[in-house]
Amino acid sequence: MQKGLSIRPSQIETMTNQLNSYPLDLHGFIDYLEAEHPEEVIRITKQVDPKFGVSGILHRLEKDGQFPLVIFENVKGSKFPLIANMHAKFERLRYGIGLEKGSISDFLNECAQREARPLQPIKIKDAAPVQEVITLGEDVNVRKFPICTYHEKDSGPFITAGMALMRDPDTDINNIGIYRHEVHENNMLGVQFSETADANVIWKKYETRGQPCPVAIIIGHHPGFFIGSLAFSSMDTDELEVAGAILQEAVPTIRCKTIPLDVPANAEIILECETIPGERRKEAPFGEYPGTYGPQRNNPVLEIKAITRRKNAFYQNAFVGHADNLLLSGIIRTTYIERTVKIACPNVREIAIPRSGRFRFFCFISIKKMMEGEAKQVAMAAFVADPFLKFVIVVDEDVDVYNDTEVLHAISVRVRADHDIFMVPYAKGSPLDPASYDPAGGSHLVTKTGIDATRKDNYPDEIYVPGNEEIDLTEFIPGYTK
Ligand SMILES: Cc1cc2nc3c(=O)[nH]c(=O)nc-3n(C[C@H](O)[C@H](O)[C@H](O)COP(=O)(O)O)c2cc1C
Ligand SMILES: [Mn+2]
Repeated sequence: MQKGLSIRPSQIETMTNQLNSYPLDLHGFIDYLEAEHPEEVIRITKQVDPKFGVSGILHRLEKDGQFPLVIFENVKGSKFPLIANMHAKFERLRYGIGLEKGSISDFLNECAQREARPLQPIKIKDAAPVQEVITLGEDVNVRKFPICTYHEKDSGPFITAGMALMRDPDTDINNIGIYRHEVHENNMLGVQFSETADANVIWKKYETRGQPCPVAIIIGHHPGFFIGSLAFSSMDTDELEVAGAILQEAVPTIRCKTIPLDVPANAEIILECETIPGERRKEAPFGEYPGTYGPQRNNPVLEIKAITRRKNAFYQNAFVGHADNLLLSGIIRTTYIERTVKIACPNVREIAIPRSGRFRFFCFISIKKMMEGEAKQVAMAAFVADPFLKFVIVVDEDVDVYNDTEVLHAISVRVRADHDIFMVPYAKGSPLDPASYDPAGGSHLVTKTGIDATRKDNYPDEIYVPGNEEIDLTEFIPGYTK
């Protein structure tokens, strides 16, 4: 983690931080929401089918523009309550870092400040809530949880909000990310470690040594933990430390029962797993974040050695391809991009990863340009920071990067394609990109496009009406209001 970076002054110092008023786990967060923001939570007690029933309700709510946290208390075939849609709304992400108020920009500034101060986890020896109930060996059956099937052509039920913790065998640094897990058998899972993920690199290190890769899948936690552990960072960053930084409290960890990993003691459920070296199974199709099905590939297999959990564990999922998934790993990426882009250009103003690019493919960056050529450097730096990006559009500082129309306006009038656009074909991107070189085969090779949409040296004067600011319209139009 890069220290001492310059960050815009926080505008939220005066705002209250709620994180120190309740236990920082999923139970604590839901209790806090139901007490302080009851309109954010819906409880459904009627029985719902895990196959298309849960996703059907979430999709209908989304169509109505409603993004509440939904607690499904009675999912057919399971005694565990299902927590769904946690990250589908920006306000809940903001509550997740303890802020009652603030814009996206305030939220990101606060995240950047906290990320710069990583907090080491604290190892505890016993009494971990997540090990209240332990199931080993033959008794392991992951199907006891309310694992859902979401879209028509999905190949089966998938665990969609499992945060897989792995350790780099060369450095012992913890890495965490969400990777989908298809349920193959009671104790066997598929996994897609996309080429965009550090997890892919770590898994391959074990694979080339012919060794099983230990993977602890963390299910159910506070949204601040998700935000921290999913933050984009280099592989020398310990993502348990970033989770602690975002929560402003060191994460307590407990040793797993069957694999050499330390996991958050206050999670809801842990699946202790190992990959089977060399083994592959057909995994997917699965409805993915671009809004298309991710294709079937021969993907690695995980054997579940043990399940540990709280007595009253919540199971948590994510609705992939919808707001819940898109916002969570989209919004928080800009802090890392900003750090890298600042190396290329000191005068970066704002960075947005907009909804219109499914919070992955587009990046809009405003700069105070000091010289020609700088905008292209900025675009190249953004591509270095984030492998998901396909289009980086750089604009002048007066353009609002949170407003798609303003960015498109800048492109339409300030870009001469042959000299302001560059393309890098055959570069590393997401294997789920529907416009990759081979979408049916899950190719991760894509074309990247950088666009300099700043005003150039020869840009004509822009139209202006002198003196308009001084006019008081009520003098001319009685009763006028804006
Ligand atoms: C709900 C959700 C599902 C995701 N599913 C996958 C997945 O199946 N495979 C994958 O590689 N990344 C997936 N991601 C993205 C990664 O979790 C994210 O890029 C993460 O930062 C990767 O961490 P890493 O680079 O440290 O491995 C998902 C993200 C979310 C929010
Ligand atoms: Mn990582």
